[in-house]
Amino acid sequence: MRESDVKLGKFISLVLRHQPQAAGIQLDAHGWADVDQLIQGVRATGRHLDRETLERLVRENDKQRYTFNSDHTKIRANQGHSIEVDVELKEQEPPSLLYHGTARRFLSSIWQKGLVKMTRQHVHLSADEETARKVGSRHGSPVVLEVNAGKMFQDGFHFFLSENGVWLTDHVPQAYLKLSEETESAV
Ligand code: HQG
Repeated sequence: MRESDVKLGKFISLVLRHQPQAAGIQLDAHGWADVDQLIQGVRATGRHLDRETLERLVRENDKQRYTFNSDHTKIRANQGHSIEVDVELKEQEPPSLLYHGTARRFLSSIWQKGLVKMTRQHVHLSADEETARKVGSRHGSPVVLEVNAGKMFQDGFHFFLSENGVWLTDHVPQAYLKLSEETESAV
């Protein structure tokens, strides 16, 4: 992906998940932005954006973070919001194990409070350990936690799968967490 696309992508992610006002726009209750307004708003910040570029950014996005509606007049982020929107996530039974990557320095707090959503709308979990490790490394020296999602589900916790394959839940109590074997053997 082009360097300019990466920068633009980060700004669009900020607008569609956290601060629509950064482009002078609003999202509707389901997180949708009007595509024309988004393009105008991004341009008004001095950045270059046209429809073709936006289509390319969405298509080539490494994590498929965004979705257009059927006629491409609206766009939204699939997950990761800090503002309150209802992206109509599908509730689903999770696989028996899910993973969460975090930084080693957060572990003592996580052992006390479990995984909490901090500024986002959900706790984010991955179906594979590799992805979790990458997510964790964004915060520092990464560690991977194994989440006993099967047991959580049996115990009545709700899980959602975003359009781009991220597992989401509200809170993971400490009792359902353990260090992944890979992490443990590396300690
Ligand atoms: C940590 C990226 C202390 C948590 C990724 C994480 C993901 C605690 C940080 C998505 C804690 C929050 C989300 C506790 C949780 N005490 N720290 N009790 N409970 N934490 O960025 O999961 O590239 O909000 O472990 O791929 O890192 O943006 O969440 O380290 O799917 O599309 O608090 O962001 O997606 O950090 O990442 P974040 P995250 P995108």
